Amino acid sequence: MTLEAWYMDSSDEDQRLPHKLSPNQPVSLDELKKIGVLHWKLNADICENDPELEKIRKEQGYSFSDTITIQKDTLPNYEEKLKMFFEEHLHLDDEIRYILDGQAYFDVRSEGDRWIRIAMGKGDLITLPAGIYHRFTLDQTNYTKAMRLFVGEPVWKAYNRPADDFEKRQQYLASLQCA
Ligand code: KMT
Ligand code: NI
Repeated sequence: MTLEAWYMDSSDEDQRLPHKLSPNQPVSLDELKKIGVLHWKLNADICENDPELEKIRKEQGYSFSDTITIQKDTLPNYEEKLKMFFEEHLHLDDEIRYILDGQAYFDVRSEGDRWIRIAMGKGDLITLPAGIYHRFTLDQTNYTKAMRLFVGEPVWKAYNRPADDFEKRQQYLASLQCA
């Protein structure tokens, strides 16, 4: 199953718009893989008891999970959090998100430091590698429900760019050289 991704335009208009170039410049799953972004398509209707999800969790060691519903009336400090999520940042661990309902965009930096927008919908599970610069936004539907997975005890700490001195960042950059 495929996932739609594209290089973004540079307009400062509403972050919730698609921001496609014209003509569109799509990014393939293969290109995403080269920058360490992995994707699985699952059946979110059976997520409570899904052998495929269990298999991925076991293989990848995703022992922790919780769910977050991102919409105005259910998320405390909604505006503030959305603003934070859209600041360009990295983590020292992988960011693993499984969309259970609704949709949203994850933006990641390409090897050439351009923004790639990834359109995530129900059933999409994505892993962003530790050290990659990225950000998150809702789209114009203003609603998503996501499972957050983690290897071991979760650490949600984000480091806004510039965060190039971290070893994880340097390791990530080195991993691009061998891809
Ligand atoms: C992050 O760190 O970028 C996030 O947690 C994004 C929001 S979770 C769907
Ligand atoms: Ni993040």
